Amino acid sequence: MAHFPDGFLWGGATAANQCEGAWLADGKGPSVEDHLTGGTVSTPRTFTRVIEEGTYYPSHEAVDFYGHYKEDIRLFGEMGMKVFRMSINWARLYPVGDEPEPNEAGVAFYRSVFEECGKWGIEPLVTISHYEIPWGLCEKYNGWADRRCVEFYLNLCRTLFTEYKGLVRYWLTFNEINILQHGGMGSFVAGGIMPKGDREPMGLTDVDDPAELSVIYTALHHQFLASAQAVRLAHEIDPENMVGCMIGGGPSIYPYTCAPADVLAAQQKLQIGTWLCSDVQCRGSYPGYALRYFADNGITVSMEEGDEEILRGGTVDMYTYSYYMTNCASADPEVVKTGGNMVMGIPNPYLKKSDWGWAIDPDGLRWSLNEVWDRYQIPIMVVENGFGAVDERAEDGKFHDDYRIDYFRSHIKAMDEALADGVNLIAYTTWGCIDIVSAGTGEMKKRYGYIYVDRDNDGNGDLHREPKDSYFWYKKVIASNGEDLA
Ligand code: BGP
Repeated sequence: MAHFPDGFLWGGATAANQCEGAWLADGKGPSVEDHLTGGTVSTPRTFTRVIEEGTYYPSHEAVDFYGHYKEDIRLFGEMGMKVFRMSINWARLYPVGDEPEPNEAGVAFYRSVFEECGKWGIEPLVTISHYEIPWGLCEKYNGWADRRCVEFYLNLCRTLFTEYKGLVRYWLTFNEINILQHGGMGSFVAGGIMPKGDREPMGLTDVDDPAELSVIYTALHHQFLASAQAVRLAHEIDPENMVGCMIGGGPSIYPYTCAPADVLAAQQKLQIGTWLCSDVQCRGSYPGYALRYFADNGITVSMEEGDEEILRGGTVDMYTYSYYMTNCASADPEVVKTGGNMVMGIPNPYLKKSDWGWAIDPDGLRWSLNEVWDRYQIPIMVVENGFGAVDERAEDGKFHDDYRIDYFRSHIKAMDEALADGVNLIAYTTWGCIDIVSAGTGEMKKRYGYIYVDRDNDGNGDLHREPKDSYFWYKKVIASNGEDLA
């Protein structure tokens, strides 16, 4: 007997820059993601300050959700999806980002998307900012390094909460807000902080320069202020609104060995890379270990009178996170590190990996859910979980993605165990319910969807959609509320 409560929100997730395309349609301005070229598992994406003629930028057309949203939402509805996570392309509503009034065509587009969801009984779960900061805010203000972005963001929120009142009640303030703590692609796409060069490869880097860290943590502080005020605004405009934080990876770091030094190393990596952001957003203040980290690393976070009160008054209603894998931490500098989904870590020798080197760890999901519940005791959503793979069409013309079904099955079983442990889990949106552009590598080849989209790494294809085996399997899981995982 499964433990998923009645009304459990089963669904799938996307991000505007990875699916919409139409990057300049109907008044939209460019976003930071529109300046990133395609890449592969072995060649990083490249940032170009100027959009280059003849260069391929995956977000420019993506999989044209902008032109296909009615068909896509119909496919989601026909599989019985209860919730659809998507994001707002900020520059579709505010082309530069600092305008006082929104672009009406952008407002109309998202209204139509939400009304389409409503026709199918699908709840939208809306990420307000998912790496889609308007390029204008990056160029004019250096993104979130400038405190004025708080007001620009709240102006966007006011528009969203007012225009879509009654259509949307689940909101996430910032996607994987903790990614901003990294340099390179992290601070660029999550913070709008302008890269130094005119053309440079983009990866996720760890920063150790105090001046650069001070800019990053001041930008993060501005996002904390924006998030807290967005929560209050959402409740004022519609008491039905539930607003969540969204943490990249959630607790997903183990000690590499049982050596106490490794246990401490894992705890400290979790504190700074995972708990810091959610402690501020769920508890309303900076924890002591964060203040020590700032002091020990010469980091100055520019705060103003009243900021602490703002943070205290805007804690979130729910904790949400992305979970793909776990990694390890070691105190031994010699131990080899490997990249993962925007999280640096050490591969766990006990776990199998995907083609992109991501560890497969369903038990880790049960463990992380218990860690989060023990810490915050507020409702939890897993809003990203999926298996990126090269899906090949079989002889019979179908996509038999059994490996993806296996991944989902084992992770749904883990969530069932966590629910039996008493965790208040209320939603699960698999990542990439439809094939979309990979954030890290810009590839289409790294497919996540239970719906195939005819598009390749170079932008070729007719964009037609067709369900894979996992589409029909997940439809059964939803219909049985998690009972039938066969
Ligand atoms: C997370 C992002 C998503 C998604 C996911 C998968 O960090 O929130 O946007 O992209 O990673 O990663 P990738 O697309 O690089 O395979």
